[in-house]
Amino acid sequence: MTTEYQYETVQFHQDKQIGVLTLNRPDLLNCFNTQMHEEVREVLATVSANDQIRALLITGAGRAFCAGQDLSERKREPGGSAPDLGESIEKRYTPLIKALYRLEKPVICAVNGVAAGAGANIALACDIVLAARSACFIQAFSKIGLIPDCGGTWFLPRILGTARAMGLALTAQKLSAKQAEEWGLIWRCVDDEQLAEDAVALAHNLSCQPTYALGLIKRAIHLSSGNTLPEQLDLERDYQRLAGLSDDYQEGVSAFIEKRKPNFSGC
Ligand code: T3D
Repeated sequence: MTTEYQYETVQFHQDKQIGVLTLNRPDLLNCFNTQMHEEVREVLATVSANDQIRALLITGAGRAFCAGQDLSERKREPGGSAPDLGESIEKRYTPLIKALYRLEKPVICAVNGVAAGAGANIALACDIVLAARSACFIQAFSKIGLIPDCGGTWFLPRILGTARAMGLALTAQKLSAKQAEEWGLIWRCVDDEQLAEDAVALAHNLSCQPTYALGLIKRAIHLSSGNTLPEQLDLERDYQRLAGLSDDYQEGVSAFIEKRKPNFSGC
C-alpha cells in the first residue's frame, strides 16, 4: 500500500510501513527555504503520530542531498538590517534536529549527492546514514562567515574527535563519502546506482523490527554521551525493564523457541 501526501518543496509517501521524505528543490540543490521547513515539520509530525509508519527514509531529489539554508532568503538590500540568524536557528533548524533525534523510530538518511552546511548536519542527526560513492559532506559554513549549526559542533567532535572535527569545520573542505565511511561518520558508502535500493531495503527491514525497542535503543545511545558507566548501566536496567514488558519481547522469545520468523507489531 502506498499513500501519497501533497507538498510543494518535498515529496512524502508511505510505502508499507516506511515513510519516504524526499527534499525536492533539485535546481537549487534542495536547499531549505521557509516553506520547506514548514513542510518537513509537518511530515515529521505525521511520522511521529502515525503508528503505521515504523521507519523514516530521507533523501534528496536530483544530484544533491541538500545545500543547507537557501541563501537567497538571506540577501540583504543596501541599507537593510541584518537577519537574526539566532531566531532562524531557534524557530526552524533546532526543532528540525530535535524532531529527528527524538523520533522513536529509526531514521535512515540516503545521501544521494552533496550535503553542505545544514544539509550535512541534518544527515548526521539521522540514525543510519548511507551515502552514494559520488556524494560528499561539506561543513560549508565558514566559507560564508558562519559556524556549523544543526548540531555540527556537537556531532563532529563526538563522532570524529577534535582534530578531524576542527579540520572539517575550519577549512570547509569536501569530505568524500568513502572517507566519511572510513572515518566512521556514516554507516556505509555504496555505489550510486545501488543507493536507493539499499536504503529502501534497509528502511523496510527496520520497519518490521520491534519498533518500541528500537526507540529505546536510540534514546539509550543518545543519552550515553552525557552519562558515566554506572549511570548508563542504571539506564539500561530501566529501559530493559520496559522492553521486557513489550508484546514484541514475548513475540521474539516465542519465535526463537518455535524456530520461526518473529512477527513484530512494534509495541
Ligand atoms: O540562515 C540561517 O537561517 C542560518 C542557518 C544556516 C544553515 C546553513 O546551511 S548555512 C550554509 C548554507 N549553504 C552553503 O553555504 C552552501 C552553498 N552552496 C555551495 O557551496 C555549492 O552550491 C555546493 C558546494 C553545495 C555545490 O556546488 P556545485 O558547483 O555542485 O553547484 P552550484 O552551481 O553551486 O549550485 C547549483 C545551483 O544551486 C546554483 O543555482 P543556479 O546558478 O543554477 O541558478 C546555486 O546558486 C544553487 N544553490 C546551491 N546552494 C544554494 C543555492 N542557492 C541558494 N542557497 C544555497 N544554499
